[in-house]
Amino acid sequence: MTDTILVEKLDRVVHITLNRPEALNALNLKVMDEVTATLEQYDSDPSVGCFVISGSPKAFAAGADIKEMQSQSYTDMLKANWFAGWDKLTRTRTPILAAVNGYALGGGCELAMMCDVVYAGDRAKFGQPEIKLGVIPGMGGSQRLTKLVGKSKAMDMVLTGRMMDAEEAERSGLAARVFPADELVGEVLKIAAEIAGFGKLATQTAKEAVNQAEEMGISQGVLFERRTFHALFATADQKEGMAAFAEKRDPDFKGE
Ligand code: CO8
Repeated sequence: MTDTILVEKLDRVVHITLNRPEALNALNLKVMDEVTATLEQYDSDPSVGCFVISGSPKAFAAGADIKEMQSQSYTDMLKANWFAGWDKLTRTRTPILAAVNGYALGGGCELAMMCDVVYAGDRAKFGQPEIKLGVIPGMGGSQRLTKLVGKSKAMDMVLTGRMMDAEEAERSGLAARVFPADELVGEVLKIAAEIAGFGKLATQTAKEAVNQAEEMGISQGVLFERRTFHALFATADQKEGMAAFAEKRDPDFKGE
Protein backbone atom coordinates (compact mmCIF):
# COMPACT_ATOMS: atom_id res chain seq x y z
CA MET A 1 0.00 0.00 0.00
CA THR A 2 1.56 3.31 -1.09
CA ASP A 3 0.24 6.89 -0.68
CA THR A 4 2.58 8.96 -2.81
CA ILE A 5 3.45 6.64 -5.71
CA LEU A 6 1.70 4.18 -8.03
CA VAL A 7 3.43 0.87 -8.66
CA GLU A 8 2.63 -1.36 -11.62
CA LYS A 9 4.40 -4.58 -12.61
CA LEU A 10 4.27 -5.04 -16.38
CA ASP A 11 5.77 -8.44 -17.13
CA ARG A 12 9.50 -7.98 -16.19
CA VAL A 13 9.33 -4.20 -15.67
CA VAL A 14 8.28 -2.36 -12.49
CA HIS A 15 6.88 1.11 -13.27
CA ILE A 16 6.86 3.60 -10.38
CA THR A 17 4.81 6.76 -10.98
CA LEU A 18 5.31 9.66 -8.57
CA ASN A 19 1.80 10.68 -7.56
CA ARG A 20 1.48 13.89 -5.56
CA PRO A 21 -0.30 16.00 -8.21
CA GLU A 22 -1.32 18.64 -5.64
CA ALA A 23 2.38 19.45 -5.08
CA LEU A 24 3.80 18.77 -8.57
CA ASN A 25 5.28 15.55 -7.16
CA ALA A 26 7.45 17.41 -4.65
CA LEU A 27 9.65 14.87 -2.90
CA ASN A 28 8.88 14.57 0.79
CA LEU A 29 10.26 11.94 3.15
CA LYS A 30 7.32 9.64 2.45
CA VAL A 31 8.00 9.64 -1.31
CA MET A 32 11.63 8.75 -0.58
CA ASP A 33 10.61 5.91 1.73
CA GLU A 34 8.01 4.53 -0.68
CA VAL A 35 10.20 4.71 -3.80
CA THR A 36 13.22 3.14 -2.10
CA ALA A 37 11.13 0.43 -0.38
CA THR A 38 9.63 -0.50 -3.77
CA LEU A 39 13.07 -0.67 -5.38
CA GLU A 40 14.37 -2.81 -2.50
CA GLN A 41 11.35 -5.11 -2.71
CA TYR A 42 11.89 -5.93 -6.40
CA ASP A 43 15.66 -5.52 -6.83
CA SER A 44 16.54 -9.13 -6.08
CA ASP A 45 13.35 -10.55 -7.65
CA PRO A 46 14.49 -12.63 -10.65
CA SER A 47 11.22 -11.83 -12.44
CA VAL A 48 12.10 -8.09 -12.53
CA GLY A 49 14.75 -6.87 -14.97
CA CYS A 50 14.26 -3.09 -15.08
CA PHE A 51 12.57 -0.18 -13.26
CA VAL A 52 11.00 2.95 -14.77
CA ILE A 53 10.35 6.06 -12.68
CA SER A 54 8.04 8.72 -14.13
CA GLY A 55 5.89 11.60 -12.91
CA SER A 56 2.96 13.40 -14.50
CA PRO A 57 2.76 15.27 -17.82
CA LYS A 58 3.30 18.55 -15.89
CA ALA A 59 6.03 17.50 -13.50
CA PHE A 60 8.45 14.63 -13.02
CA ALA A 61 9.10 16.30 -9.64
CA ALA A 62 9.29 20.05 -8.87
CA GLY A 63 11.92 19.50 -6.20
CA ALA A 64 12.23 18.46 -2.61
CA ASP A 65 9.13 19.46 -0.65
CA ILE A 66 9.91 23.05 0.32
CA LYS A 67 7.02 23.23 2.79
CA GLU A 68 8.27 20.14 4.65
CA MET A 69 11.84 21.50 4.86
CA GLN A 70 10.99 25.17 5.53
CA SER A 71 10.99 25.08 9.34
CA GLN A 72 13.78 22.55 9.83
CA SER A 73 16.88 23.66 11.72
CA TYR A 74 20.45 22.63 10.98
CA THR A 75 20.30 20.22 13.92
CA ASP A 76 17.04 18.69 12.66
CA MET A 77 18.57 18.14 9.20
CA LEU A 78 21.73 16.65 10.66
CA LYS A 79 19.96 14.37 13.15
CA ALA A 80 17.59 13.05 10.50
CA ASN A 81 20.44 12.92 7.94
CA TRP A 82 17.76 14.42 5.69
CA PHE A 83 17.34 12.58 2.40
CA ALA A 84 20.28 10.19 2.97
CA GLY A 85 17.67 7.46 2.34
CA TRP A 86 17.90 8.23 -1.40
CA ASP A 87 21.32 6.51 -1.31
CA LYS A 88 19.34 3.25 -1.31
CA LEU A 89 18.23 4.09 -4.86
CA THR A 90 21.83 4.34 -6.00
CA ARG A 91 22.58 0.95 -4.42
CA THR A 92 19.85 -0.72 -6.50
CA ARG A 93 21.51 -3.26 -8.81
CA THR A 94 18.71 -3.53 -11.38
CA PRO A 95 18.77 -0.75 -14.03
CA ILE A 96 16.49 2.25 -13.35
CA LEU A 97 15.26 4.48 -16.19
CA ALA A 98 13.87 7.98 -15.56
CA ALA A 99 11.08 9.16 -17.91
CA VAL A 100 10.99 12.94 -17.43
CA ASN A 101 8.02 14.98 -18.59
CA GLY A 102 7.50 18.55 -17.42
CA TYR A 103 9.48 19.99 -14.53
CA ALA A 104 12.49 18.16 -13.07
CA LEU A 105 13.72 20.81 -10.66
CA GLY A 106 16.00 20.69 -7.65
CA GLY A 107 15.59 17.29 -6.03
CA GLY A 108 13.50 16.24 -9.07
CA CYS A 109 16.46 16.82 -11.41
CA GLU A 110 18.71 15.13 -8.85
CA LEU A 111 16.40 12.10 -8.64
CA ALA A 112 16.46 11.79 -12.45
CA MET A 113 20.27 11.96 -12.41
CA MET A 114 20.46 9.22 -9.73
CA CYS A 115 18.72 6.91 -12.20
CA ASP A 116 20.85 5.04 -14.75
CA VAL A 117 19.41 6.69 -17.86
CA VAL A 118 17.39 9.91 -18.28
CA TYR A 119 14.87 10.02 -21.14
CA ALA A 120 13.09 13.35 -21.66
CA GLY A 121 9.78 14.41 -23.14
CA ASP A 122 10.23 17.26 -25.60
CA ARG A 123 8.66 19.78 -23.21
CA ALA A 124 10.74 18.74 -20.16
CA LYS A 125 12.48 21.43 -18.10
CA PHE A 126 15.50 20.61 -15.94
CA GLY A 127 16.94 22.93 -13.32
CA GLN A 128 18.69 23.35 -9.99
CA PRO A 129 16.88 26.45 -8.65
CA GLU A 130 17.90 26.02 -4.99
CA ILE A 131 19.98 29.22 -5.11
CA LYS A 132 16.68 31.14 -5.32
CA LEU A 133 15.66 29.59 -1.98
CA GLY A 134 18.90 30.51 -0.22
CA VAL A 135 20.36 26.99 -0.41
CA ILE A 136 22.23 24.73 -2.84
CA PRO A 137 21.48 21.32 -4.38
CA GLY A 138 21.41 18.69 -1.61
CA MET A 139 20.67 15.37 -3.33
CA GLY A 140 23.87 15.16 -5.36
CA GLY A 141 23.16 17.81 -8.02
CA SER A 142 26.43 19.70 -7.68
CA GLN A 143 28.30 16.43 -8.24
CA ARG A 144 26.19 14.48 -10.74
CA LEU A 145 25.26 17.47 -12.93
CA THR A 146 28.93 18.47 -13.13
CA LYS A 147 29.94 14.94 -14.19
CA LEU A 148 27.16 14.84 -16.79
CA VAL A 149 27.38 18.29 -18.40
CA GLY A 150 30.80 19.62 -17.32
CA LYS A 151 31.83 22.36 -14.91
CA SER A 152 30.91 25.45 -16.89
CA LYS A 153 27.32 24.47 -17.67
CA ALA A 154 26.80 23.00 -14.18
CA MET A 155 28.00 26.28 -12.63
CA ASP A 156 25.70 28.21 -14.97
CA MET A 157 22.72 26.09 -13.88
CA VAL A 158 23.52 26.03 -10.15
CA LEU A 159 24.48 29.72 -9.83
CA THR A 160 21.61 31.17 -11.87
CA GLY A 161 18.91 28.57 -11.16
CA ARG A 162 17.81 28.76 -14.81
CA MET A 163 15.96 25.92 -16.50
CA MET A 164 17.34 23.82 -19.36
CA ASP A 165 14.96 22.50 -22.02
CA ALA A 166 14.96 18.93 -23.33
CA GLU A 167 16.95 19.76 -26.46
CA GLU A 168 19.74 21.36 -24.42
CA ALA A 169 19.61 18.49 -21.91
CA GLU A 170 20.16 15.95 -24.69
CA ARG A 171 22.86 18.05 -26.39
CA SER A 172 24.78 18.46 -23.15
CA GLY A 173 24.61 14.83 -22.01
CA LEU A 174 22.01 15.05 -19.26
CA ALA A 175 19.33 13.22 -21.26
CA ALA A 176 20.08 10.17 -23.39
CA ARG A 177 17.16 10.64 -25.80
CA VAL A 178 14.14 12.92 -26.30
CA PHE A 179 10.68 11.70 -27.30
CA PRO A 180 7.42 13.57 -27.98
CA ALA A 181 5.95 14.24 -24.53
CA ASP A 182 2.82 12.14 -24.98
CA GLU A 183 4.82 9.15 -26.27
CA LEU A 184 7.59 9.30 -23.66
CA VAL A 185 6.32 6.88 -21.03
CA GLY A 186 5.29 4.26 -23.61
CA GLU A 187 8.67 4.51 -25.36
CA VAL A 188 10.60 4.22 -22.09
CA LEU A 189 8.52 1.21 -21.03
CA LYS A 190 9.47 -0.42 -24.37
CA ILE A 191 13.17 0.28 -23.73
CA ALA A 192 12.79 -1.11 -20.20
CA ALA A 193 11.15 -4.28 -21.57
CA GLU A 194 14.06 -4.72 -23.98
CA ILE A 195 16.62 -4.34 -21.16
CA ALA A 196 14.59 -6.63 -18.91
CA GLY A 197 14.64 -9.28 -21.64
CA PHE A 198 18.42 -9.63 -21.39
CA GLY A 199 20.08 -11.76 -18.71
CA LYS A 200 19.87 -9.98 -15.35
CA LEU A 201 23.40 -10.97 -14.34
CA ALA A 202 24.70 -9.28 -17.50
CA THR A 203 22.61 -6.09 -17.13
CA GLN A 204 23.57 -5.74 -13.46
CA THR A 205 27.23 -6.28 -14.31
CA ALA A 206 27.04 -3.79 -17.19
CA LYS A 207 25.53 -1.21 -14.80
CA GLU A 208 28.30 -1.81 -12.26
CA ALA A 209 31.00 -1.51 -14.92
CA VAL A 210 29.67 1.78 -16.35
CA ASN A 211 29.25 3.20 -12.84
CA GLN A 212 32.89 2.37 -12.06
CA ALA A 213 33.88 4.93 -14.70
CA GLU A 214 32.66 7.60 -12.25
CA GLU A 215 34.76 6.21 -9.40
CA MET A 216 38.00 4.84 -10.91
CA GLY A 217 40.88 5.95 -13.10
CA ILE A 218 41.02 4.48 -16.64
CA SER A 219 43.46 1.62 -16.01
CA GLN A 220 41.68 0.42 -12.86
CA GLY A 221 38.32 0.83 -14.59
CA VAL A 222 39.39 -1.16 -17.64
CA LEU A 223 40.76 -3.91 -15.36
CA PHE A 224 37.45 -3.97 -13.44
CA GLU A 225 35.62 -4.31 -16.75
CA ARG A 226 37.91 -7.09 -18.01
CA ARG A 227 37.60 -9.13 -14.81
CA THR A 228 33.81 -8.80 -14.70
CA PHE A 229 33.69 -9.67 -18.42
CA HIS A 230 35.70 -12.82 -17.62
CA ALA A 231 33.37 -13.58 -14.70
CA LEU A 232 30.32 -13.65 -16.97
CA PHE A 233 31.80 -16.75 -18.62
CA ALA A 234 30.77 -18.57 -15.43
CA THR A 235 27.09 -17.92 -16.24
CA ALA A 236 24.59 -20.05 -18.14
CA ASP A 237 23.35 -16.88 -19.88
CA GLN A 238 26.74 -16.42 -21.60
CA LYS A 239 26.57 -20.01 -22.92
CA GLU A 240 22.95 -19.46 -24.02
CA GLY A 241 23.57 -16.03 -25.62
CA MET A 242 26.55 -17.21 -27.67
CA ALA A 243 24.94 -20.56 -28.59
CA ALA A 244 21.82 -18.72 -29.78
CA PHE A 245 23.94 -16.47 -31.98
CA ALA A 246 25.79 -19.44 -33.50
CA GLU A 247 22.50 -21.34 -34.02
CA LYS A 248 20.76 -18.28 -35.53
CA ARG A 249 17.91 -18.26 -32.94
CA ASP A 250 16.67 -15.93 -30.19
CA PRO A 251 18.34 -16.47 -26.79
CA ASP A 252 16.34 -17.60 -23.77
CA PHE A 253 18.08 -15.94 -20.82
CA LYS A 254 17.37 -17.31 -17.35
CA GLY A 255 19.39 -14.87 -15.25
CA GLU A 256 21.69 -17.70 -14.17
N1 CO8 B 1 7.68 21.85 -2.70
C1 CO8 B 1 6.44 21.95 -2.18
N2 CO8 B 1 5.36 22.32 -2.93
C2 CO8 B 1 5.57 22.61 -4.23
C3 CO8 B 1 6.85 22.52 -4.82
C4 CO8 B 1 7.94 22.11 -3.99
N3 CO8 B 1 9.18 21.96 -4.47
N4 CO8 B 1 6.74 22.87 -6.13
C5 CO8 B 1 5.45 23.16 -6.34
N5 CO8 B 1 4.74 23.01 -5.21
C6 CO8 B 1 3.29 23.22 -5.01
C7 CO8 B 1 2.96 24.71 -4.99
O1 CO8 B 1 3.21 25.26 -3.73
C8 CO8 B 1 1.50 24.67 -5.35
O2 CO8 B 1 0.75 24.31 -4.20
P1 CO8 B 1 -0.58 25.14 -3.81
O3 CO8 B 1 -1.53 24.89 -4.96
O4 CO8 B 1 -1.00 24.51 -2.53
O5 CO8 B 1 -0.16 26.57 -3.72
C9 CO8 B 1 1.40 23.50 -6.33
O6 CO8 B 1 2.55 22.71 -6.11
C10 CO8 B 1 1.41 23.93 -7.79
O7 CO8 B 1 2.55 24.75 -7.98
P2 CO8 B 1 2.48 26.21 -8.64
O8 CO8 B 1 1.16 26.84 -8.39
O9 CO8 B 1 3.70 26.96 -8.20
O10 CO8 B 1 2.58 25.81 -10.20
P3 CO8 B 1 3.12 26.74 -11.39
O11 CO8 B 1 2.75 26.00 -12.63
O12 CO8 B 1 2.66 28.14 -11.24
O13 CO8 B 1 4.73 26.73 -11.22
C11 CO8 B 1 6.89 25.72 -10.80
C12 CO8 B 1 5.46 25.54 -11.39
C13 CO8 B 1 7.67 26.71 -11.65
C14 CO8 B 1 7.57 24.35 -10.89
C15 CO8 B 1 6.81 26.20 -9.34
O14 CO8 B 1 5.89 25.37 -8.64
C16 CO8 B 1 8.11 26.20 -8.60
O15 CO8 B 1 8.93 27.06 -8.82
N6 CO8 B 1 8.29 25.20 -7.67
C17 CO8 B 1 9.46 25.13 -6.83
C18 CO8 B 1 10.67 24.69 -7.60
C19 CO8 B 1 11.88 24.62 -6.70
O16 CO8 B 1 12.33 25.62 -6.16
N7 CO8 B 1 12.41 23.41 -6.52
C20 CO8 B 1 13.58 23.20 -5.70
C21 CO8 B 1 13.18 22.86 -4.31
S1 CO8 B 1 14.55 22.73 -3.19
C22 CO8 B 1 15.24 21.25 -3.53
O17 CO8 B 1 14.77 20.51 -4.34
C23 CO8 B 1 16.45 20.85 -2.73
C24 CO8 B 1 16.80 19.41 -2.96
C25 CO8 B 1 17.80 18.90 -2.02
C26 CO8 B 1 17.25 18.63 -0.64
C27 CO8 B 1 18.27 17.81 0.09
C28 CO8 B 1 18.13 17.93 1.58
C29 CO8 B 1 19.32 17.27 2.25
